[in-house]
Amino acid sequence: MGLAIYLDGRYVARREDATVALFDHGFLYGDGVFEGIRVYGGRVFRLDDHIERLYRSAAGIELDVPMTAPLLRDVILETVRRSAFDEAYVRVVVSRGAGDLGIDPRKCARGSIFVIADRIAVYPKQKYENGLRVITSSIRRQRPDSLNSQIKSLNYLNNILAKQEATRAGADEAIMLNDAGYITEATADNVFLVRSGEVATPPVHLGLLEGVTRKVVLDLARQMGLPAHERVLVMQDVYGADEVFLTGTGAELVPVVEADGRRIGDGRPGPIFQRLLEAFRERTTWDGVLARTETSEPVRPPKGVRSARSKEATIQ
Ligand code: PXG
Repeated sequence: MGLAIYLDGRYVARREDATVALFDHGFLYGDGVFEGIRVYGGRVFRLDDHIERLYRSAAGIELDVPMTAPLLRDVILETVRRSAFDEAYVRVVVSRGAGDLGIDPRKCARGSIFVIADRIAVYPKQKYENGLRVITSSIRRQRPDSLNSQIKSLNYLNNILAKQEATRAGADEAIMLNDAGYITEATADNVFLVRSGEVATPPVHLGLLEGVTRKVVLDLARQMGLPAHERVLVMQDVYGADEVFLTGTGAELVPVVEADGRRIGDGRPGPIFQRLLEAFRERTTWDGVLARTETSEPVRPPKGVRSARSKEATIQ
């Protein structure tokens, strides 16, 4: 098996035994929040960013996480340790807990927490090499004043409908617009484009999730000396871009080579995408919380020491 599961106070060895209550409002109504986190070489990438976002999401729906953030952090690290994986995907879920058949969350006595450390593959390998084909979804991202996209809730139907539309159209992904027609994000990833050497991604206030990977990529681009800005974008900007790519914890960085049947750039993953991907991969080799030793400080490799070797050069 290799996976590890924490469920409301205990570690459950077998997948079949990891069950939640039928009356949990997370299941009945999608009432809950979650995070997806990557582990690279035993290092939990951006753990604290994810924990912060989880608690912010929970606060957004007035859900009391029945555990302090430092304790949950320990539970996540312990779950990773108990899994057999050095390369893993961690799903952290806080649901409203069991209540009655009405939606009123006051009937739910206590939230439920579970953490799963397992493997994930979002797109086939070939898509990373050749790029994705995307469509514009007819499903609009919900308005931030109805369900704020910054709340990473258990209710993903808005995104799922868009994903289904992409699949029906024979595409890999869908780009979702807000009600004003501006690009927000893809169904589980943020959108980036490159135009004349400038990296751009839509601003969060348009109604999108502030991705952890999005922030890493913006930082990396700036560190490389590339101008990188949040910009209001429309699909015309995508069609005319030199390069387009998506970012997300699950997908990481994945190139887009076609949108609504139009070829982007020369129809191949672009050079700036490649450089950012390389920089991202390098970063994951040293930036993260090492689950085995609980070393929480990111340790930079000494100057001149690169990627894979940085493991020996930093934490033992
Ligand atoms: N937008 C949305 C709507 C998302 O759900 C992102 C952007 C990217 O954010 P991060 O922080 O991961 O860079 C997400 C990511 C998965 C998966 O398995 C990921 C998400 C949701 C569901 C599944 O990759 N969220």
